[in-house]
Amino acid sequence: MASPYQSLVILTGAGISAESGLGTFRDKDGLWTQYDLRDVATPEGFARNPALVHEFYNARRRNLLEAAPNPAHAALADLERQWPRDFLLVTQNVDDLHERAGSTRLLHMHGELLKIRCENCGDRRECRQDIDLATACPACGTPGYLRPHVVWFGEMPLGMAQIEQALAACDLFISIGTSGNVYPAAGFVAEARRQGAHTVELNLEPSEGHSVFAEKRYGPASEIVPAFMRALL
Ligand code: BJW
Repeated sequence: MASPYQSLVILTGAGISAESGLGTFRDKDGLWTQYDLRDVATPEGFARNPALVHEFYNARRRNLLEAAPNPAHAALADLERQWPRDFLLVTQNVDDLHERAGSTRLLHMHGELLKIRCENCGDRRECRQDIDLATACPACGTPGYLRPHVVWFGEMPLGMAQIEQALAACDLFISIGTSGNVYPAAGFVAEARRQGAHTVELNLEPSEGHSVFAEKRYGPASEIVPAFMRALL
């Protein structure tokens, strides 16, 4: 292998799944132009109108079940298979397209759309069906306490200790398909750079934090990600 890098962290966002037919959040026809994020992506919104939040996630779950990974997901899974050293793929996405493409060293920092959890008994399990207020928890039998296993604004992202450790050790950080609007993920590039890592942005267009990256490539993920990963190996 020709790559001089020892320890790789890759961060992905909604842009990597856009060409699989999953909506992004902040593009011109993105989810946050159709829904107010305070209604559907905060604990307060869920407390106010849980039926609306279930409807929002039911529609996205159905959409995900019809989607398939694209060449960008496949390129990352291939890279992982051929990368003998430290590797962590951190995704902000709640879809399972990285897993379906074959990625395994993967962390879902904003949760998983195909999982639900019960706020009554703490049970967490896979879910591929619609849920609503009348759905009883399969573990404790109580209706009205199920919620999507996702991280909303104001909640703590998952796996932060592992991510911090990987960022502190990495010498290459690659960000793919994210607008750089949401923290703490938007701050990872600065953290990696402080540690002396080479930083790369692969996106359709320059993100909020584009000036922090040392290297940038712009275009559709299905084209630029496979090309970049081929060159890296
Ligand atoms: C393509 C493409 C193609 C399109 N090819 N590219 C300062 C510091 C720390 C925190 C804060 C802070 N200020 C405010 C906060 C709090 C808040 C926050 O960041 N708010 C901002 C609005 C300012 N953050 C939080 O509350 C987080 N928790 C937290 O901070 O806890 C405390 C803490 C502090 C410090 C350390 C540790 C913890 C939680 C955030 C939860 C975000 N949740 C959501 C919903 C998840 C469930 C769901 O999916 O419904 O996560 S919001 C939404 O945004 C979703 C995404 O994962 C996330 C990021 O979006 P992403 O992926 O970047 O998508 P887009 O649409 O924005 O961008 C897509 C990009 O793709 C674009 O650039 C396109 O150009 C590109 N693109 N087609 C290539 N074909």
